[in-house]
Amino acid sequence: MMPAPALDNEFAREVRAGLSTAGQKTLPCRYLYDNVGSALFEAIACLPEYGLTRADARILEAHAGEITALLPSPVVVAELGSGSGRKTRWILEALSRRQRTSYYPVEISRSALVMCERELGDIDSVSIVGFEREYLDGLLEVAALRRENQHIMVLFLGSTIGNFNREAGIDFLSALRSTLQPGDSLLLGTDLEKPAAQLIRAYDDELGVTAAFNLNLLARINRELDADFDLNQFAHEARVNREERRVEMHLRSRRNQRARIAAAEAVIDFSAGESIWTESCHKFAAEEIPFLAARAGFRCTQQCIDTQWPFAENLLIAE
Ligand code: AVI
Repeated sequence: MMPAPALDNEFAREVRAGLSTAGQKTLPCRYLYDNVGSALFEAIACLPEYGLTRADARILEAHAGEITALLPSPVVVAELGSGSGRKTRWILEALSRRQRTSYYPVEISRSALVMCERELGDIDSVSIVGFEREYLDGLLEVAALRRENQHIMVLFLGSTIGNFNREAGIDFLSALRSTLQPGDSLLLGTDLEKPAAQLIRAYDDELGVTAAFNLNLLARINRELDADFDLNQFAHEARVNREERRVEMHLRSRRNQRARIAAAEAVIDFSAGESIWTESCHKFAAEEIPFLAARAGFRCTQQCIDTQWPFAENLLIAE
């Protein structure tokens, strides 16, 4: 067989690689978040079935004062994947009561950054400089701006860590740790384990918003890579994998079909029932977080847990 031609477009390259493997087809979940995907995720966060974002916000509202009181002054805040930034208000308001605060949201989605600047721009004593970057690249830039006496507080909320495979999550936290200095902090949101039926409702909601969020990945490939996926011929599926303690999102082909992706110079065949695995959402036990933190070079000093929707906010200090 002729080798596939080289592609300069990273998105095209990753799409072709994920869809041309012999076994399970996959697509990287970070491509779910173009402007449409980011807006759909904001809608998911409002769904009654998806309590994760509200739990995260409730903890921050109730405990921001206590969490920020544990931090040394002065501190600058860098948020990885800020989204709209709505729940970050509690942290910034608590900090701004004691110091002028620089806030650096790091986002791959430009529209999310714009939303975030609009949402938080009115807080007195907080200045916002957004970075449209991958997480670690953005954090490196923030670290380069640090003045000698400043500490960095990194926010990684919303259980985005759960979208990494478990080992890759530790590698990511270790890489994050290596951009920090001892005494810097990481506020890490982690969604906790819950019954399978509740998870299925959360990731396959009645209104079909999560289905649209997932299918938008194929729509995005059609828009940006000149492809011809027939969205009606793929079905959204949320599967609970108990052993791996995660929900998996798939797009299942409803029939035998072929898709052409011009910009990836690829033709992909699907058989009926075959799926593309688009995202994993790992769930955690509260007690495992201090051990995960230690493997990445952090000490877990505080854990706040929401009782309505099991979710933990963990304050980790770089050792
Ligand atoms: C962003 N992330 C934490 C969400 C989650 O729950 O894993 C993404 C999501 N996918 C479907 N619904 C929400």
